[in-house]
Amino acid sequence: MGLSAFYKILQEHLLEGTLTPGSEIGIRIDQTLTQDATGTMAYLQFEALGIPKVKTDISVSYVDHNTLQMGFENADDHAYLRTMNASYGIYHSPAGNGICHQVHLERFGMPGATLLGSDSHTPTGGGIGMIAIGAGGLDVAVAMGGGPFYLKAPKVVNVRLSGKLRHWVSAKDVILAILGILTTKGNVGTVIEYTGDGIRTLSVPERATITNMGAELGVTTSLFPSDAVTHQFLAAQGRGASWREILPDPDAEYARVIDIDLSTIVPMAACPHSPDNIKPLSEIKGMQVQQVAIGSCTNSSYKDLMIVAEILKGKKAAPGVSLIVAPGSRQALEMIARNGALSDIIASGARIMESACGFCIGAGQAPPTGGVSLRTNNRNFEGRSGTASGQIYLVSPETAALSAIAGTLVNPLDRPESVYPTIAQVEAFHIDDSMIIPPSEKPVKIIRGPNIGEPPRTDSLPDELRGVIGLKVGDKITTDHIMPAGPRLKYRSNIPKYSEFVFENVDPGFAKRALADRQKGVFTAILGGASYGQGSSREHAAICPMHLGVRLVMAKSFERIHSDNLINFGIIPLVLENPDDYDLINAGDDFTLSALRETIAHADTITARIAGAEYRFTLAISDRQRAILLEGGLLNHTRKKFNA
Ligand code: MIC
Ligand code: SF4
Repeated sequence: MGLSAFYKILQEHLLEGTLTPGSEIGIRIDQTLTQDATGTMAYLQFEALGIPKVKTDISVSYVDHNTLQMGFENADDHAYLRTMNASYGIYHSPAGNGICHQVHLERFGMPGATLLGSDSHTPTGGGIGMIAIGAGGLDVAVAMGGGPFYLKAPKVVNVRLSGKLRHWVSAKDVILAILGILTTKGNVGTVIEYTGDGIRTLSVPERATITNMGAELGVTTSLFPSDAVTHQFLAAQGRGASWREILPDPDAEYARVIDIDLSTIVPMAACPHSPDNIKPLSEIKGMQVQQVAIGSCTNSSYKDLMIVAEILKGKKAAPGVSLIVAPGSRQALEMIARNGALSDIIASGARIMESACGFCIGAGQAPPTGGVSLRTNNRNFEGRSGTASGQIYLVSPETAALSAIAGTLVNPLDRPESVYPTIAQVEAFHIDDSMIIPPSEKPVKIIRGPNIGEPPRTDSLPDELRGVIGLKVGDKITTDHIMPAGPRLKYRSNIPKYSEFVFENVDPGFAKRALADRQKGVFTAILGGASYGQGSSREHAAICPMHLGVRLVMAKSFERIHSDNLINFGIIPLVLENPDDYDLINAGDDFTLSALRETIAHADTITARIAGAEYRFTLAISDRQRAILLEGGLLNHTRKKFNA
């Protein structure tokens, strides 16, 4: 049986385990990336490991999330990152240089390599033919130290693309269509590999739009083969030498095959408040729009911006529409500045934002109360925009630009084909790496302002755990529900402070209650529904609850990165053996888990006493993860391992 492209790369990086889907493997990581919001904690944890220099081929630290600097906190974080990175062999991309995934694709992405990033959209790199996986910061710290990255060998689903996209239909519509099919639930442990004649019609940035939003499917990652299109992109980035061909074997076997004819895709939107609430624009067009925001790691490449500029050329944003454009990288921004396209965007009345995450993470540009905002990014979770009642629709750059002019949601297919802007393939991107600061040869004094805390510590697991169910939540709880970003983002480096906002928008009293219980020696458990922990890789969604005394999360099912993060911080993720038990357990119930150390060490099922009744849970984790839980988290575990 032939191999998929994914398994070919995996095989070259295998350090531990066997390549049987479902079993745990350890792989070598060639490259890492971090962004500032997860990075400070990742680097504090790296320092705590006591390793003098990173052991990867290349590690890059990007500042793109917290760039607003309203107060000293973010600026302190940036100074810490810059000096820490210089000392430990890490490249540093400062604020304004662009969004990590976009810059990494342009300047570092390499077919056949492995990339681990402390951000859930790291799979953007799959567009260039690399295995790019998102993880918690501590996992990334361990990989920087030369440790393997552990994951369950995934099953590979093949999406076979044929045909060619129609004018006015874009890569964003392809991934929205796939979200409509596969949804955000039930794809844990899966990788998507794109093949078929249709992939030849998609450029690397378009492929990256598709792999980027694979994160919303909840898959481990997505991958395009590395072919002539990949070669052309790398050559145009002055990095042709990094190219190698990686194709699946002709007889590669896949767990499932999904056929999509690109010519049948129509423009779509992900409607409030989930990336899988997909509707064709033909059904929802015409509604009034208050805001249009173009940018983010999904859709702000040079080509995306050029299409937007061509559409806006000579036109104005409709009165009452706030049009926002945030180019994804300094390279893209400088190129549209040099060729004049930026002038067309400015003249349309657009507000030009820094090359950063910005509106996507709720750092500014919150829409008005109840306002409809069309956005080209990847997540529209309730409240993420900064306005609880905001109605966020995720769309393509084409749809966004046309709607900005009209003031209403436009279906691009209603525009004549003849006026579709065709953007020429770039033969040579503008290359200037002077803003990517290489590590220092000499030691550098690391600056630690008052916003830089200590990496959190945990105790080893007690043999008996008693406490209360502090909170019962429903299905699809995202890490944005658990740990809000936006105005709270600046506390990322200060765990006690950030912890005050755990579940802030779900149950404002939760954090205070849990902390008061912890001080009385009472632990807290959380009861969740299906797909608990969707969305971002932020390990703060585990660290901060841990700080409040949460040692147990019970749910119908968990998403991969969050479940790993829980274990990394000593919190036990228990899956309800009988999902109907969910209805019988309530917030406020007391719980007891006895003989816990023995159970965690060996058993696949656990019985808990909750409000006088017994309930059974499964714990489908690896032996390595059992050891981590027993030792009270990955930091303790790794230090022990590295010291040995
Ligand atoms: C996001 O899109 O939610 C983020 C902000 O990029 C997160 C990381 C974080 O919370 O710092 C992600 O996707 O992992
Ligand atoms: Fe930044 Fe948004 Fe991309 Fe997250 S999804 S990395 S916040 S642009």
